Amino acid sequence: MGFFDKLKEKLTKTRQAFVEKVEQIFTGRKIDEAALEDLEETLIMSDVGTKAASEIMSGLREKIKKGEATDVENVKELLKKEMINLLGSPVPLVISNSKPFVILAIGVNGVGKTTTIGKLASRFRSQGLSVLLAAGDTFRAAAIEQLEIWAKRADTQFVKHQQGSDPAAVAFDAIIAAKSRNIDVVIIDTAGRLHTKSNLMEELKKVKRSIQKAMPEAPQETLLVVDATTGQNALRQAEYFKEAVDVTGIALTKLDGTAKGGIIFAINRNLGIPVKLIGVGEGIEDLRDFVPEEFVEALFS
Ligand SMILES: Nc1nc2c(ncn2[C@@H]2O[C@H](COP(=O)(O)OP(=O)(O)O)[C@@H](O)[C@H]2O)c(=O)[nH]1
Ligand SMILES: [Mg+2]
Repeated sequence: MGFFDKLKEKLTKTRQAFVEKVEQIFTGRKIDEAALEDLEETLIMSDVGTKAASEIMSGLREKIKKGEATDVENVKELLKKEMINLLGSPVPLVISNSKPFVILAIGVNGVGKTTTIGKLASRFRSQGLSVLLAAGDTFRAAAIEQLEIWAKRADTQFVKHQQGSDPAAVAFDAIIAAKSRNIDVVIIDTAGRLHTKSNLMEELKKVKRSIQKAMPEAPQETLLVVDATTGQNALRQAEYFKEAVDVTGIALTKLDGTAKGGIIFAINRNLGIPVKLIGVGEGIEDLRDFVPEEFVEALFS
């Protein structure tokens, strides 16, 4: 199966919840205001969010007024264009030549941080870069082991401390080690499970300060991982993290097997932080650059 077909397959549930509904709304029906209102409701129900939905609809209404849509296929085509427009140009995660390039991965427990780190590490390795993973989620021994397994699988270096130790110290040591070993990329895992949100944010700030002690220009990327299956909750989490740390990119995971893929529009429209990566499965290859046109095409085709 080709790259695009695989993406299509992974997005099946979102397509069913959304594009198939659009077809139902417009098939054998006049394209009038009532139909457009049904469409807007479908957009909102698919987690696209009110803001993004109303922007998509206003663009669409204009074109329909001009008589550009006469049947369901036209409407779909116009809708597709509006959606691609709204998402804007792709913003890939680019490794600059400041060395080591430090990526700090943050996000609440269970969203897929460690898995995303493993997939990313494997991608960088296949590009010929050397990688060091840092076990900054020191809460549970299992979390450290999980990252270590990914490090082995992706053939990277690995820095850990004991369970319960200070994550800021792990991050610091990892960067110092990477500098002395001339490593290209460091990816730092973190915990997402402190008792209160403010504790978690304080800890992340401390980790960041510690990273900057080891390397003032780091982290060059602060990647917030959010889980698409949580829908609007993902958006709220992102808003919270954004206030506490400088998030430079989002990885949206678990787009496979959820009907809530529309959340990507709300995240893109409401946060001002680019979605750089999408997760579409648990395997090592199931991480992709987020390319709006490709994503929307896969939804509609
Ligand atoms: N289906 C699917 N599962 C994922 C994806 N990313 C992560 N997971 C799964 O989500 C669960 C939690 O992932 P983990 O990386 O441990 O989350 P963390 O607590 O944020 O580090 C694991 O079972 C992963 O295999 C994805 O893109 N798709
Ligand atoms: Mg983890």
